[in-house]
Amino acid sequence: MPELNKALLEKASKENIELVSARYEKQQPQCLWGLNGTCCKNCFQGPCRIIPGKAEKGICGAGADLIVARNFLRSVAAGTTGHTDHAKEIALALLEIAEGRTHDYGIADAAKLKNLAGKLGIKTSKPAKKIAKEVALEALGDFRRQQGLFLKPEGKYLNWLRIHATKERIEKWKKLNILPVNADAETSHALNQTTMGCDADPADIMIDALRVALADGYSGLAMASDLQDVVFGSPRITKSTCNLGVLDEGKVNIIVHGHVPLLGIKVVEFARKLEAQAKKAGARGINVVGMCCSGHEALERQGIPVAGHMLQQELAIVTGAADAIAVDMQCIFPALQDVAQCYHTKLITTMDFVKIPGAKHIPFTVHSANKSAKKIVMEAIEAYKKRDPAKVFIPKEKNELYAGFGVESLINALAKVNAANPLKPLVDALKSGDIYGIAAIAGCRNLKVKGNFHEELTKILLKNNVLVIGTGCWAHAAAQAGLMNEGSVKYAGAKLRNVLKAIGNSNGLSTLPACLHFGSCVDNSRISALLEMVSEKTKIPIYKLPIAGSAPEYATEKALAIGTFFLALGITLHVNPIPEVTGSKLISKILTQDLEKITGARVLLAETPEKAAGAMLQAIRQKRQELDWR
Ligand code: BF8
Ligand code: SF4
Repeated sequence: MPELNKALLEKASKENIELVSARYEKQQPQCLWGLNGTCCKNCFQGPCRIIPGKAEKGICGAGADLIVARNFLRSVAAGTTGHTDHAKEIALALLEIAEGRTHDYGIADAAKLKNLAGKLGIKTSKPAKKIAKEVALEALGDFRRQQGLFLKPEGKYLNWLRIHATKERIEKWKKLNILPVNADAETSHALNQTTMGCDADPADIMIDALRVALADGYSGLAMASDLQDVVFGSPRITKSTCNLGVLDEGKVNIIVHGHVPLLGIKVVEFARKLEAQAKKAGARGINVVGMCCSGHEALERQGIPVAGHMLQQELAIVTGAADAIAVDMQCIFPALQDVAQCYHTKLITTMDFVKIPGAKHIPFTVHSANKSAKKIVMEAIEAYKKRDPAKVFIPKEKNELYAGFGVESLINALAKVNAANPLKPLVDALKSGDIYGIAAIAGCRNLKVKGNFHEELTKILLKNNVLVIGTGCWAHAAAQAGLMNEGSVKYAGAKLRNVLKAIGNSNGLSTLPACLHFGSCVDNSRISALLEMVSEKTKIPIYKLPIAGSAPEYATEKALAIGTFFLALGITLHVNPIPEVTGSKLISKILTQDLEKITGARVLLAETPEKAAGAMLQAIRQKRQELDWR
């Protein structure tokens, strides 16, 4: 079980507050059919469970392989909707901005807008808003382009895949017949495909999971990151602080939690504007901090401190110093209100489809953003007046971190080393072995895993001169463990340390941090973009490069979708906990072996950080040998 803030856990226990770990214990032992993936609830003759030797088939005749494959595809599709819905919100917002129907948001990065427009084939010699309209329509095209089961439009596929993927991958995916046409259609089609009496071919279903995952990767992750950069600005390398110690006893504390920065960035803006109101209420000011991916979005663009990962959300309230938590969507525990009602904390929901009984609902749209953000901040100030000082305990855990890495910011930093050819220092270091390989670590925190998997795995890889880049709750964990500040280079092997120092020195820093914070979970697109760039530059397909991924504590369906996207890209991926596929030998074999012949990547299973690092290093070593990079 990952370690959490100990003193706060004790406080919660003294105050008789039930937290996630207690609920986890009460769920033990967890259902074996659920864990091995052989429970089917896809029709109401069921639920059916596969019992080897007794009931090898469900009532309709579906066997273990089919049930496992269908469940897998359904989870990937559900996870994908999280990201495609997110991307669509930003595309729609951009259209409202472009057409002047909202003035609450603008265009913060016109250069990125032009760059995207150029890739999409849009003329850029016109005013930014006109370009923005066309870019938004091209983005929305990825949700509108129609295809039928009997009508496949020749050669049409997602715009966002077309502008990002490497030629090698597009050819590969075309041959596999998995180029997605419409991001929404892919996910709804997956539900039809897996309902009772449709696709009965488990291998076919697994290949189709790759198609859905490509919709996730491009018209979910990449589109969300791209358009958010346009509206809110691209990330810059920035220094900030992390962990629950970022809450400030003397200030009104507002936590922004969820995923879509439309909310968080506005709350930051209005907190600045309403400082005087907070002072009138007796506070020293307003302190906005982020939770989960909303935190990363505000951190990478504005240097806002990040309070914590998914498993720390309730603990933030236990501090007694959280005056308001404003949430949008995803990874928001329904338990937040149960904990909030024990304190003065105001839980504020903002989206029509994310409501929590007992919480205050302040609808937040792109048209009402300013008004709603102001209301949220005023609610927090009102709540602050009711704060009980006797209940306040802010833990001392707080660490410095550098964040804001991504293709643009990294290229800028590398350009200080080699202005004419910025990627060259990185590629040279990879070839020479100064950087032995690149590890991309992503995903959640999960109580099911033993110990601090994220931190331990990262440290072993660093020691072996592997450059670690990552996102999401891994980034919270790594930063809290001191793996993202300047002192963190001590964890890097000597060769990697020299590279990090050289790049850091050229940028006025003593060093780059040991591992690079690549942002929120949609920002996994920044990782794929970097790898795509290295692949294009070296003319070596991603699956042949010394790269390995890991989702060592994944918990959500979204993480499964991202993992499957990495596999489609050709990134061999360690996952933990063991996926819910063990009830089918066929599906387990497809993921851990056969997939390598299909996309060039496979799943690595390992339940300890040592074993995971060993498997990832072995995968990297093999690629180096095949490339003759010793
Ligand atoms: O999208 S890593 S627990 S916060 S799902 Fe959620 Fe997992 Fe954290 Fe952000 Ni990502
Ligand atoms: Fe059972 Fe088949 Fe219905 Fe699933 S789809 S619940 S296996 S009858």
